Amino acid sequence: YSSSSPKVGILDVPFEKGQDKSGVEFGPKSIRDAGLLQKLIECCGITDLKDYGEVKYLNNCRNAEVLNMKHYDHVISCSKELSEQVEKVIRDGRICLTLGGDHSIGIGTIHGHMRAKSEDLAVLWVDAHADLNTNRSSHSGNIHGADWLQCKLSLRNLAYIGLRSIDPYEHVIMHNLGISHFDMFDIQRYGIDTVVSAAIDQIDPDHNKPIHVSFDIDSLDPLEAPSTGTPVRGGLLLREGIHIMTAIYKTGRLGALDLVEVNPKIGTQGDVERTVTAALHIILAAFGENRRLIKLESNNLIPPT
Ligand code: HAR
Ligand code: MN
Ligand code: MN
Ligand code: MN
Repeated sequence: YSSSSPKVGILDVPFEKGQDKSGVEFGPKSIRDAGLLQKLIECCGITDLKDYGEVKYLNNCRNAEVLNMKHYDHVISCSKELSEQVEKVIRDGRICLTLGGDHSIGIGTIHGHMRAKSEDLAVLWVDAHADLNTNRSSHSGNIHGADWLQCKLSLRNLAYIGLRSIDPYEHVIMHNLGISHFDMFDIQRYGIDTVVSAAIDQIDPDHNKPIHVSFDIDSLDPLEAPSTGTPVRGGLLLREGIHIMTAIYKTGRLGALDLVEVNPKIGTQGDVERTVTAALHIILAAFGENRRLIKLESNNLIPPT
C-alpha cells in the first residue's frame, strides 16, 4: 500500500441527544486530550492534518419527541450541519475523521460522505448493536439505535462487525433484507482476519468504492472500553478492533471514519483512560500506525555495548 500519508480532516461532534446518558458530548475532548493530533503526526506520519473544529448547529429546537423519536429536531439539525461539514472536508481531498458524540451522528457523516463522493459508498458498521430500529420498532426512542431512518444507502453496501445485542425487529429486518453481518460467533469461529476480508468483499466486491467506517466504541469488550453508555459483555478485543482498522487502512480507500460513544463521565478515571486510549489505537490503526516493528532501521538492531 502507498507510502505517502493521507490528508486528514478532523471534526468534533459533541452531541448527546441521540441517547439518554450525559457525558458522551465530552468524547471528542477526551480523545484529543490524550494526544490525538500529535500521535497522528508521530505514529502515522500524517503530514497534512487540518482541524475543522466543532460542529455546531442552530439550537432553536424544542426538544420534542416526534413519533417516538426523542429529541428528533436536535438530531435533524445536527445531522444536517454535520453532513455539510463532512462533505466539505472530503471535497477538500481529506479523509474525514469525526469524533462523537453518540452514534446518531452516523446519519450526518454517511449522508455527507455520500454527497461528496458517491451514493455508492461501502459502509462498515462496527458495533455491539445494529442501530437498525425505526421510530416504530424502537423500544427506547433513542435515535442512536435507529440510525438508518434517514439514509438512502443501499443495504447491499452495509456490513456489520461485532454484533451481540440485537432487538427482535432488527434481527428480522437484517435477515429479511439480507444485510451482511458478522457477529461475535463468526469472529470466534473464523477469526477477525477472515471476517474483515469477507465484510469488505461483500460491501465492495470490486474493491473500488470509497469506504466509510462507523466505529462504535461499544463494539469492544467492556474490559477494553468500559466508559460507554450501553456496554455489552463478550465483545471485541482491542487487538481485533485494531486488526479491522489496519485492514481498512491497507485498502487505501478509507474515506471517512466515525469514532463514537466514548463517554468520559462513565466509570473510574482508570476506566476512562482505558477507553480513550483504546479509541486512540483504533483511530491510529485506521491511519496506518504500524505496530509490527517491521520498519526498524538496521542500526536499531545493534545491541547496546
Ligand atoms: N437497540 C437498542 C435501542 O434501539 C439499544 C441501542 C444502543 N445503541 C447504541 N448504539 N449504543 O450502538 O435503543
Ligand atoms: Mn452504535
Ligand atoms: Mn453500540
Ligand atoms: Mn444473524
